Amino acid sequence: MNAFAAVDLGASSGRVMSARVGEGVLELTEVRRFTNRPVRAAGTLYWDILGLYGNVLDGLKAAGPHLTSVGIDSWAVDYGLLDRSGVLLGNPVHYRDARTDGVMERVRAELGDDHLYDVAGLQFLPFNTIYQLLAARADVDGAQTLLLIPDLLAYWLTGRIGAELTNASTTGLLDVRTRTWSAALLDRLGLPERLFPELREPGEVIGPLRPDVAAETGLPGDLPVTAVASHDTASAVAAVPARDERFAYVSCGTWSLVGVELPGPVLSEAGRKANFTNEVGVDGTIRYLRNVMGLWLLQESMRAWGDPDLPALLEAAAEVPPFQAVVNPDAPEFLPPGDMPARIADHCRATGQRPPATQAETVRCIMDSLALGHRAAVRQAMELSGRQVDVVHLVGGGSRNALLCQLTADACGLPVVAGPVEATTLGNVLVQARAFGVVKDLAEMRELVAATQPLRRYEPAGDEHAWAAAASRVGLA
Ligand code: ADP
Ligand code: LRH
Repeated sequence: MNAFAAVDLGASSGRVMSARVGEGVLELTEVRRFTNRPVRAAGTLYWDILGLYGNVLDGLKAAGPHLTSVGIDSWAVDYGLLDRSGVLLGNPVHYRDARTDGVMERVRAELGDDHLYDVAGLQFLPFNTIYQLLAARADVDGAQTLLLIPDLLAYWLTGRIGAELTNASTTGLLDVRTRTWSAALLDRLGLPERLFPELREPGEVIGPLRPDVAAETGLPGDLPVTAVASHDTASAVAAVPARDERFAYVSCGTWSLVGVELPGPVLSEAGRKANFTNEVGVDGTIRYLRNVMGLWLLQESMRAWGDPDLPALLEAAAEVPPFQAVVNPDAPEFLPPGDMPARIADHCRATGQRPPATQAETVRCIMDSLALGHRAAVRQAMELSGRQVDVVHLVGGGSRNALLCQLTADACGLPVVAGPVEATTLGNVLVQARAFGVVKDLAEMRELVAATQPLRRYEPAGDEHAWAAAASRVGLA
């Protein structure tokens, strides 16, 4: 039986897990879990990258020593810059920082949406790496190498530099047809090619641990770090327990990533206008999806309320009548950190609705609104791609939220299969397991997840007229 360690850093928490994988066996053991708390200093919002790395080292120490390999995934788009001698220049900035305000609009006006989309096939999000780099052009001038977060951690563990493909596809600078950095786009933007390392495929061995890392963690010096689908969403979708291609997914954590899996990109004008993205997955697959604001709305509300008991609050929200107030979850004012209940109330007032009066009503508003966001994105993904869908797989922390799972089934008019909670970690482990010959292909990876992980099915029981009316109230029809 092989044992793999997976490091999975989500926007709200990180974990190091060890996994046993063999024929009919896929067992995760959590060795370390830690919160991922952004820090604001002198007005800039940062990730606590060294705190995260310290937790990774402690987690790996606890996971060892009998491991076959280690893999790392994290949230997308963010990066660290290295100087010529490989030293980190400045602390990585959080994608929700305000430094990108107005940058995307400027670049879109200058280069044209059709050009940007035709190259990268990426949805227009203000924090895509391309816009962050242009917001921080002065930093770029002094830098030698850009590493996305999992590549930065892998560099610290191994000393090897490279750019893993699935995450590179979230930068806005990768040509989605050729799957290489777009030299033409870099040139047009005046971004130096030297910054962008050679690309690596999921499953490629990055290298063994640095001797000092091996000594510090007590792990064997020849333990390989393997590139996985290092974009967390790519790992999560790799572990969706789908039996055939007729599925949609909601990778539901801080964000809801909602779409279908396709054999190649769809670069249509209709898709561009609907802001659908073409992110690279394992084995040449494309995640054709749109970001929905996700449980961020709930996380920030909980923070404003001093973190009350979540299961109790969700139970209370389930008793609140539906659709009293609904918002478009993707309204731009919900993106930055802040007083989310107040913003939701303001949004309700501005759209002529009575704002939620209690915490339970606010949570109900968030759940109804997220379900409306899931419905719109599932429907559009089907229409724009032509893919037929029989089931929605909802994976990630949100699959523990029974209210949201049921509302999503009702809103979509499709069964929802909820779980696994730790889909991202499982995808990370399975890509490693495949690299070491333990599983064969994507279909076998998904079969193993379906056969071993607890899943729960929700049948749709909604009133389609009521959902359609609520959707049109928030412009998501
Ligand atoms: P990320 O990877 O973006 O950090 P996760 O996939 O870990 O996010 O999901 C975190 C979310 O899962 C939390 O914000 C919370 O809303 C939800 N969650 C976690 N535990 C529970 C629970 N017991 N009941 C309902 N929802 C939960
Ligand atoms: C989810 C995620 C998502 C990106 C966002 C920045 O964690 O990787 O796929 O859009 O973070």
